[in-house]
Amino acid sequence: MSEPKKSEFEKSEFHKTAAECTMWTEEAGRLIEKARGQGLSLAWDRLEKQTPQCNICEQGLSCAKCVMGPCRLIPGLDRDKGVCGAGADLTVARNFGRFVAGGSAAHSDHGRDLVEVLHHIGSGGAPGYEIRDEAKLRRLAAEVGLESSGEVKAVAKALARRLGEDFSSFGPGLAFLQRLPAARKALWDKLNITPRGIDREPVEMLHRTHMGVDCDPVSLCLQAARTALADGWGGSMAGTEISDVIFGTPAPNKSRVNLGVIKKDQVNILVHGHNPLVSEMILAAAADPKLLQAAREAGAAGLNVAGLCCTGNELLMRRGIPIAGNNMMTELTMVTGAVEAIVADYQCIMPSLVDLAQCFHTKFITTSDKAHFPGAETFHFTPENARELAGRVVGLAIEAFKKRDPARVDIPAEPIEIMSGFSNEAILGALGGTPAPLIEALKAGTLRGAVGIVGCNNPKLKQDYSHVTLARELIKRDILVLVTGCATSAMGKAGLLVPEAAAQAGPGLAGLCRTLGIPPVLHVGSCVDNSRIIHLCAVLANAVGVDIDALPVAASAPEWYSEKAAAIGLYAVATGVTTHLGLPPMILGSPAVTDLAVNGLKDVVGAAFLVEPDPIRAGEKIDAHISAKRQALGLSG
Ligand code: MSK
Repeated sequence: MSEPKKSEFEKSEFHKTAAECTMWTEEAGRLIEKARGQGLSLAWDRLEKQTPQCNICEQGLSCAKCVMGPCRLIPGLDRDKGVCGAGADLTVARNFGRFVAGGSAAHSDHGRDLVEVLHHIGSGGAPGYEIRDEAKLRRLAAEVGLESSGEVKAVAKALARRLGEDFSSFGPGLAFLQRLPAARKALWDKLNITPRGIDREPVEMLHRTHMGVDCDPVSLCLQAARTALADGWGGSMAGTEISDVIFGTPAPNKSRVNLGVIKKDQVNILVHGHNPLVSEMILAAAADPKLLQAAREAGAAGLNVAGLCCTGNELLMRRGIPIAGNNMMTELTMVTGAVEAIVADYQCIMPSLVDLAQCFHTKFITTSDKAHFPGAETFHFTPENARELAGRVVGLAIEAFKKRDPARVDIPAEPIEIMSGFSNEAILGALGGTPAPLIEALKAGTLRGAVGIVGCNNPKLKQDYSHVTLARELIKRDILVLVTGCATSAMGKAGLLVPEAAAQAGPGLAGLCRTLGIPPVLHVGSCVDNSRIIHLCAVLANAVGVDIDALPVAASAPEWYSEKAAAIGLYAVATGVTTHLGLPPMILGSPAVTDLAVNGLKDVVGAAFLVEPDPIRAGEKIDAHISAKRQALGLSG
């Protein structure tokens, strides 16, 4: 294995500490200044205090998995092994495997919650929830081999049971794996990385990385891939598909983004986290005439529900509900002084929100028995009580409005128009129900390829810059961008989520966008909805008659931070989609693991990671990758 090229990972001007350059957007900057003026501490300030961060941890060379340690490895010196004897390669592989297991577990547990609610609906025990897309329910049931024409609740229950089996080790195999091209499935079987159970793989990952179990870094990395695949083709895919069944499959809609969607004269309720089970109920409660009347009696013009993070993406996709911002904007929404409640479910919710809420009239409300935040207002939602609790939560927000201090209100931006709702059904529907027109466009070179830009904001990077710059670099080269998760807000604020953005695209993509009336950057959902992208890749590969790694496609997480993003990146690569990362994972302490990630995996699964902090250079490299794939398919350009 060759040494990774160090220059690829060096810090660039886009990867600096907060002290070195302006790291935020203009509207964020105004609120950061305001917060600092009031003595409040935000993520950027806390990062500053943590800087310089531990170089050994950053390389994945620290281990705290047993109490013979903690150990910090310094290769080349006489501290190149932990107390148990693990060297750098094993320590890095163990740490990375656990990192991926965390992300896979988070997505998959989210998916399980949807499957359980579907079962409750089928059993008649979930008042307030219903089947909004019965056709999709029946289609999915037929797809996984179930009787699909019976009574709707019976079909719902049967589908929930079938997908529930995917979480165990004793089911018939993950239901959605039959979507894969045969060649990809055969490759996974040969490599022994076909996921056997959604819960089983992260559990086995934790087992293997216990001291004294799997000591082969390559074997651990392959298990990490199997763990990630259990997420992408299992837990996340179930989460996406069942969310569509319960809440409706997204269709193109118009909405708005940024802090300007918070309304000065209304009770503002921001829903935060990932799972639509709570936020859909809050939305329904906010339409209750009695609660609206209560809001008016409190002096507000109405009740305004807006989204944050991926819960925001879920509501945006299906209901066109405006989104106030992504993970790095959540603290700042409170600093506007105009937010009555942040209602959170789970994942990507900063613990700092509890303390910040104490400094404003804002109620910070948690709703999941899995996500306790001491100091928050707590309402544990279940399928049985969700409708009733949602009304109480909205009532609490109305009470908070009475305590709002108008002198502290500062909403520093006007909302920006966006278009959302591009589910696979919507994309293929716009093309006449088949992928054929997309394939024709790819063959003709009108569309040279497609890239999924996904993931978070990270305070180590200049806010939104890499997302937006990379998207512009790609669309000008006639490469369609699909966006999910927190990257969405960045794209929206930059004006890339409207059909008019076709003016920034190359001639082929611009023509396609104008014909279909769509933007060159399509919003396809939340972070579990990356499963839509790999599913679409499988649809295209099957239609062309090739494996997924032959397609002129790529993925990118330019500003990622979370374990879930690592799981997404790894399942994309193991599916055959080369994936760019704007920041390296904590693996650089092992040349062997690093080389496997950026080179070796190409020979194993036909795709690898590409680490490049500079989004302009990343655009060039992704473009070269797409050209090479097109050439291999006998296509020009
Ligand atoms: S919320 S995982 S910050 S995309 Fe899905 Fe955003 Fe990343 Fe969390």
